[in-house]
Amino acid sequence: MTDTDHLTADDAARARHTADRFREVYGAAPAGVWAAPGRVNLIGEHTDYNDGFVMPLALPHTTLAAAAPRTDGVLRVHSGDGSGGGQTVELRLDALRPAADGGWAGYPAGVAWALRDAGLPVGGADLHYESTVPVGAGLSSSAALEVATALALDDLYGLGLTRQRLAQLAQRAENAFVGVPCGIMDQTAAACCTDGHALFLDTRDLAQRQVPFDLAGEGLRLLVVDTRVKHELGDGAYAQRRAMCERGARALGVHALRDVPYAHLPEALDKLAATDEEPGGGKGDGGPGTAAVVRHVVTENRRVEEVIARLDAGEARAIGPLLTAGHASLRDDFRVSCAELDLAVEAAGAAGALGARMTGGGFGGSAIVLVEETDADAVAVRITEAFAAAGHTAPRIFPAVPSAGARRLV
Ligand code: GAF
Repeated sequence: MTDTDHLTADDAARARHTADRFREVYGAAPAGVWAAPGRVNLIGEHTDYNDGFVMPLALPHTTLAAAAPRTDGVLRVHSGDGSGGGQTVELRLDALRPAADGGWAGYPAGVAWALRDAGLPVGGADLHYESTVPVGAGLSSSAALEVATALALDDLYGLGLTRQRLAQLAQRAENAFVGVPCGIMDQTAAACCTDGHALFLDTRDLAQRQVPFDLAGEGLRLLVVDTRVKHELGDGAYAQRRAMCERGARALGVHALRDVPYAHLPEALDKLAATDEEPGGGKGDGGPGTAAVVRHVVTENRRVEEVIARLDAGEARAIGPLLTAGHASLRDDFRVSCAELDLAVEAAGAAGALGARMTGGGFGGSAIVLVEETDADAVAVRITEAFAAAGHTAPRIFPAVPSAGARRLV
């Protein structure tokens, strides 16, 4: 294997392991090993499909892809976590069709399909994956898988894609091939985040800014609380929220909810109250009304701008209340939280955290908690105790260290 001196000991060991497993599965050495991370979103939830603002950061948890090119137009994928029963999935590139229910293999197959559909000269490949990104925890394991695949194919076939283009093609794979109508945040986070920063992304023009987020230097810690409630984006509720946002934009006569300025929110809500089929919000099925959905998106975009202003002013502690306000909006207006996420946020607050919120799509998954470093252990214990008292499965709690985006390891 090529030189690993430039890698951390952990990355070097995992790259070696992934290459070794590739050799066992395919009987030859890979051409390289690529990595892409999971993410948490600091603020800006359900804004990316409304042309709004988001602010994710990459986790140290990564999906590794060991890969080698093939000359026969065949794609073979194999996962080390036992997905697909540990079987190698073999597909012909020219036979790939969107929305074929390919299970986990649909993600890498979708990426190959999206690259080829964009006219890029991508041939066959053998791929083996090893991942430390928790699956179903709302930490973007799918985007990590897609972006690791896209970066590997980009290098193997000398495509020269920019990181943002790579993210867009990975999103296309998920939207058009797998059939999940996600926005652009997760793939961009996996492709473009950098060590020690949160990524401010304007999802309308895709302008990016790396915002320094030196938690350790400030004596702070950001905890991830994985509630162990499986979050599933494909279950329809995500698509339903997205459709409601589009309906709200249409009712207000704007291209996207991004176009409703915060200062004009009261008028927008008045207009919706006059036209909404269910004024006052609250549909029979427990879902939100249009006005509530609009209020969430408009106030959430505003919270992203305020978080950036506070970080730019060197006031990292002061973002705490904005995180907690974001949670209330997702819980009460957008209605994508659940009992476990609410409990994590509530217990964190009661234990003295600076702020907390659910992160990602919701309906399960993870919360993030901003705490003084010195309080972190005690807050984690209090959250765990609250889960036990409520009879919930014990959460998995670990620090979110702002880490690097996708990269070639060897
Ligand atoms: C999921 C989606 F994949 C993202 O695009 C985003 O919409 C997020 O939910 C909610 O902010 O992670």
